Amino acid sequence: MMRFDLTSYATVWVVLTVMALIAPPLTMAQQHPLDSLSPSEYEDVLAILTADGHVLNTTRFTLVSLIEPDKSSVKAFSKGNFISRKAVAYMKEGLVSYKAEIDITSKTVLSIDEAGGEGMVLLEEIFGAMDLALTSPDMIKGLAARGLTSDNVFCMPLTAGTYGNANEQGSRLMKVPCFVLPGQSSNWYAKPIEGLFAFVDLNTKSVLEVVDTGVVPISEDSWGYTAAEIEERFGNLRGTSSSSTLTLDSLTAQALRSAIPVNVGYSMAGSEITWDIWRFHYRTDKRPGLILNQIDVNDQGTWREVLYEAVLSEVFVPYMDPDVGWYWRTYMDSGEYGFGIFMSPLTPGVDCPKTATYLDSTLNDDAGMPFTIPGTICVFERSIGDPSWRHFEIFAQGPDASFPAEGRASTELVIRYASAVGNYDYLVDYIFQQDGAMRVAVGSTGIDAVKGVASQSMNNDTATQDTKFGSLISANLVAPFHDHYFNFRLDFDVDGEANDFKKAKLRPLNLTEFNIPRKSMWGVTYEVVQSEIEARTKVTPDLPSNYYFVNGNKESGLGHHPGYQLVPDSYAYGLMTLDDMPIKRNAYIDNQLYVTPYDPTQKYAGGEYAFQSSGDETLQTWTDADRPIANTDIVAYYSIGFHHVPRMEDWPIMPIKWASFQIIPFNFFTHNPAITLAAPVVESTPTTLATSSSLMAALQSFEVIIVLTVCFLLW
Ligand SMILES: [Cu+2]
Repeated sequence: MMRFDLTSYATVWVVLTVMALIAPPLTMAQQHPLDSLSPSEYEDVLAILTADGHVLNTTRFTLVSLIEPDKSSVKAFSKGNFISRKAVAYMKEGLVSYKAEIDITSKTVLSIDEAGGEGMVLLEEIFGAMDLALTSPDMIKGLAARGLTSDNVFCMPLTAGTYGNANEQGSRLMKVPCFVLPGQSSNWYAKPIEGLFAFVDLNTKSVLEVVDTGVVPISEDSWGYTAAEIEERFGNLRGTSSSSTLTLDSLTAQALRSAIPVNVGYSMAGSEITWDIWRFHYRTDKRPGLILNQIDVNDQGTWREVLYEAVLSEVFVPYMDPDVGWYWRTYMDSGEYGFGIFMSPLTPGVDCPKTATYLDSTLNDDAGMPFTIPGTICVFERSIGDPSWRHFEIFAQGPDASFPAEGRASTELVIRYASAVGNYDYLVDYIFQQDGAMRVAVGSTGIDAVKGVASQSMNNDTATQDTKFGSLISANLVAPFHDHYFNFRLDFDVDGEANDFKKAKLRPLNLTEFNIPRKSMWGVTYEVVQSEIEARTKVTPDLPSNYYFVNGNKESGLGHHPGYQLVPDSYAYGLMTLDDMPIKRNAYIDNQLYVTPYDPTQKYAGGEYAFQSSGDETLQTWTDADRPIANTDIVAYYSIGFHHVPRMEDWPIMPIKWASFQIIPFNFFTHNPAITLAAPVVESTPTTLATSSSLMAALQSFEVIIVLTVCFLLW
């Protein structure tokens, strides 16, 4: 198999970009102030900074993002208006990082200052560190001790974290373990070279140290996962495969898919998607990937605001193995690497339905130039085979006719992207429902990070020690325990900006004043949360609560105030402490829910600068200010995730595991909004009972039930 180096990587993307360019344009000219930066706008940013003398040949761009205009001007925007376009560029020149703000419209650099931290890892740094590790004589020596040479291996640079060491200042540190090249296998991670890694400074392009803790046996099974490899291992595959191999050809075909399929219920105008009672705007960014804005819901002809923004704020994956080669593996996958830059093309028929609409994403490359990844976002409707609602009326059944259940089939709209950050793949879904609810789900799949061990079985003498901090999932491979946390930023503007964060606390009632035989019941106490510290919420089933974002200035019906409830389908406790550096840097996992006043400069729960962050600027530290949040424009941050104790079934590819949360309308509509869904086409009239002996039998049962029920009611 070809060595995966920077040149081949770049070649693939250049080809894909060319293919994308010959496809019809997927988005029209600038139509909305929150549209993604266009290819020409990325070029403008570079040209404006160059003309102003800020760009050398050696200048690198860790991130170029749209600066969102003020909320008020975005909301006041209508077609034909123009709001000037601005961008922020995080740049690196030599050892120094800069942050520049650029007005693209007036072609001016608004500001350029030394950055307050390290920008995201560059692609060339990742590929450079791979090669750098293999230039070290100590690494060559370590490989030789294992019977390997640099030609047999590839290395995977990983962010090193920070632990308050002096060498962390002014450097950009990665630790670089290596793997035996997969040869004919598709699995690049099945043969870790355990006990050996390089410690690299990206700034000085030097290897600081090679750590070799001793030779560990290397797995002999390369366990690939392509259809051909699995067929060779297990014989015939199950079912009829509709999948396609992810080749350049299929990616190209995907890039050329531009038209919205016919007969779908959604429409797209520029970057605004409208479906059923929903409409929203989307854009892409190198850091979080997809950003949704202005999520509105239609109530009997009137568009009402729900969320101004929904975006993945940070991803945190800390490992739980104290081994010197593992303890530092505490990745911030979005802030350090970028969920956007690692978005991968979606395969029709596998990642999304074949009939989905596939959209491209244009981001910045290391040189600040536009770079298009084709088919990274899919939009599709799905009928999930479930009812949205139904009722079978037992009292309506009679001797002459039976009445089937009344119900409506449920259909959803999904907008999805997939990021492959190293060995793991994550799908991020925003799912819109016809009942006014919206679900956000992250699916984790891909390949477990594995550690080479001597044990081939749990029956080996070495197994107890080898599996102290992980699970033996294949011979010679332990997958260490770890967590996956996904933090979402949810800017609620329910019927306007001034919202309250309101809790309904479900607590035991004192029943002593009631002369009834019941000994326990629960009641609800409502409370409007006043400030940020009070709003920090640990979701726990022991103290059940509901969480609402309510506009106390508006009435929806029956004197209620309109709200949306955040329903935590998934949550995971930290089990770790804030004096632990990786946790301090990701302190937002200490609680599942935080609420802050809106501040356009506060976007990422792990801080603006995640790579080598100190933990001094996070959602946790912002909320230490304890700002008031009542009747204010507020933003919620919610963490979903799971503790991962790996299992054999995770190998060679992990079955997708979903974590999710929902927002559901709460006293927002005056009725179930799905009640107005069209009825299904009735294919037959109600069956006359006289023609059906089975229904006659059923009726007799109903009569018994009816009689019993009436007796019960009279009693
Ligand atoms: Cu995992």
